[in-house]
Amino acid sequence: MNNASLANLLHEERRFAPPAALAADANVTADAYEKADADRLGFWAEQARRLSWAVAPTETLDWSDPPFASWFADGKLNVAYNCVDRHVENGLGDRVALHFEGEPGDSRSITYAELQREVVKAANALTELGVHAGDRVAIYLPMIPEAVIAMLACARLGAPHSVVFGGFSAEAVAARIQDADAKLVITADGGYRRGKPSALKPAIDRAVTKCPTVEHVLVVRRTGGPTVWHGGRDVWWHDIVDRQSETHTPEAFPAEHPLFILYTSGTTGKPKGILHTTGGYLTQVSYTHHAVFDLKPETDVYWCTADVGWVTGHSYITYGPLSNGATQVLYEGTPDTPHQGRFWEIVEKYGVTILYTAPTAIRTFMKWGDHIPAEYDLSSLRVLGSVGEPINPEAWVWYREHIGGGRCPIVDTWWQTETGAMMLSPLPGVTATKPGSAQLPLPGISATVVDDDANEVPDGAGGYLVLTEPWPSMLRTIWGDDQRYLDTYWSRFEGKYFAGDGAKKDEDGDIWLLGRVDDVMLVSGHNISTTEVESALVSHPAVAEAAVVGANDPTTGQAICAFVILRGTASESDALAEELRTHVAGELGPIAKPKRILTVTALPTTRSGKIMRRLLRDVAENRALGDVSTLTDASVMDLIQAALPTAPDED
Ligand code: 6R9
Repeated sequence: MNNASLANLLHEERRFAPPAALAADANVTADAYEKADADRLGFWAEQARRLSWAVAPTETLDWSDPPFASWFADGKLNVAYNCVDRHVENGLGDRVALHFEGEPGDSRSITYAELQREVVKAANALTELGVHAGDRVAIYLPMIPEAVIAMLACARLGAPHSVVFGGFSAEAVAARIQDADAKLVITADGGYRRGKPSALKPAIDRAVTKCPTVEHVLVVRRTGGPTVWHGGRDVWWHDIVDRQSETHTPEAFPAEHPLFILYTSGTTGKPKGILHTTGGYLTQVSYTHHAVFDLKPETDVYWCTADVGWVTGHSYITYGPLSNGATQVLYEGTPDTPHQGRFWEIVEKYGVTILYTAPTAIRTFMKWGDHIPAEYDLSSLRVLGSVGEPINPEAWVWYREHIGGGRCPIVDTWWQTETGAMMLSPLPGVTATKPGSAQLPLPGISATVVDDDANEVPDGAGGYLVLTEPWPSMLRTIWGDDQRYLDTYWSRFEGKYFAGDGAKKDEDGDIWLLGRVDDVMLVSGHNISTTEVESALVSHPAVAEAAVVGANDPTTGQAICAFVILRGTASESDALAEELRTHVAGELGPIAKPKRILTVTALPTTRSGKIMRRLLRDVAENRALGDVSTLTDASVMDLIQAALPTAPDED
């Protein structure tokens, strides 16, 4: 980022107090901050007691060999027991754990008692297939109940899982299976995507030819499509799981036993296997799910729209909600199949009270138009969450008005695969929220914004987001590569975890995320955040979504190039492009005025909904495209390139 610190250009005046009724009955109140400030480790030890331990920990944190942490190291517990069995033992067996909604419209509700039977039988089946504690299992499934069941069965046996997103290619799966030396792969014949069955097993068949450690492939029948079979290696889930015993005694594992590996692609090099362990991880996902969503498990219906192949699905579909005994919706498909009101139809059908989704989805709903959610009864909703990218203030306000009916608090939760659980977020019963800001570290979390020399920046200034104290759900290392763990996260600022994100503190000391520092633009000596320019563009009524990049420029170093998607009613013209440039200059100052504005119909996003600005930079600089393998839809890049003028505009 050079030495100039990141500019603070965007100013937001709107504030929304927590609803009085929610605040009066909130799970977590303002005193949690005071308690955690007074005794951070005591605070986390108390949260750990929300779980059921076979052996209660007497130690909290061992930080004698930083940055290698041990949390609750002398405690023992079983994660699946905590997420399933204990609720059944507490008399909650008839409570629905999962309302599964398949894309073709099939649905199935699974109670905690049923979930327990399924997890137990799956664990017994894995044992029959030779899986022991410590063995790695790769999971490559669509969003079906078996994905959650398979994760819990692995956790029950102490066999770390590596969930690979069901859209990744055979090569990507093979690299992940090889890196973890997985012994078993759990997949399905296929899943449903945009109204059509889409096969999954062929990718595993190709991948496994390069993975000698894989002994068996366990296959869930989802679509019933034709499936090539490798006798001796392949086993149908229903053949082996259905005939298993319904009893299984969960073994308690030490708190630092590995729970899962999840690969993050990063921008370059081989994927990093982020390692999470048992006790600290479950403590923090469980606490944050309870605190940030104010979950009332007796009455709430919770829905996280993420895929289980992403960390949000691990922490806020499988482990956090189930550890809290939540009732939740699990949806297989896309938001526009078979129609653009599908999400709202599901909210209405199940009476969803808490919705957790990504800014990219919210901006897409804005683009489709206000009239679509207006056709459904969304009055059950009471808390809305956002995760994955900075949420532009205008998208936040749209979410609040058009989905939340102006009454639901929005929690903008900042965290990463590496942090395992939420780190920065408002609390819905405490915080007066500000559109676009994740605001402040959760109780027990220490974060700040520093400059290049690791000095904390004053209020009103920008820099780098760092975490200054270890936290229970932190990654423990990169699988098989401690040195890379040190180099990637702990070497930029001594003694601090560097998250890779730019951030600023506003005049009140609240934190705003400004995008990945790799994407920051350097224009005439000023570091300008992609997020702020994008937010300024989205604040214009004609714009639904925007992505900006810095493209090489002979005079200014980099020039701001903006790709915009217009709202349903707006149409492209030179006059509009000029109006948008002027609008940004008015909002943020002339330094942030985009040099080029290009109208597109779609933006390249990853499977977890993040805009891939690196590819847009390739387009803006007329280069061949880099790696597109993690894109949701690679044909988007063809559309963008086809829509571009052959030579850059000169102005
Ligand atoms: C949970 C998840 C992590 C990166 C992170 C940041 C971005 C996530 C955000 C956010 C601004 C938020 N990010 N949540 N930026 N505000 N509320 O997304 O994990 O896939 O590992 O991505 O996502 O850039 O560093 P992961």
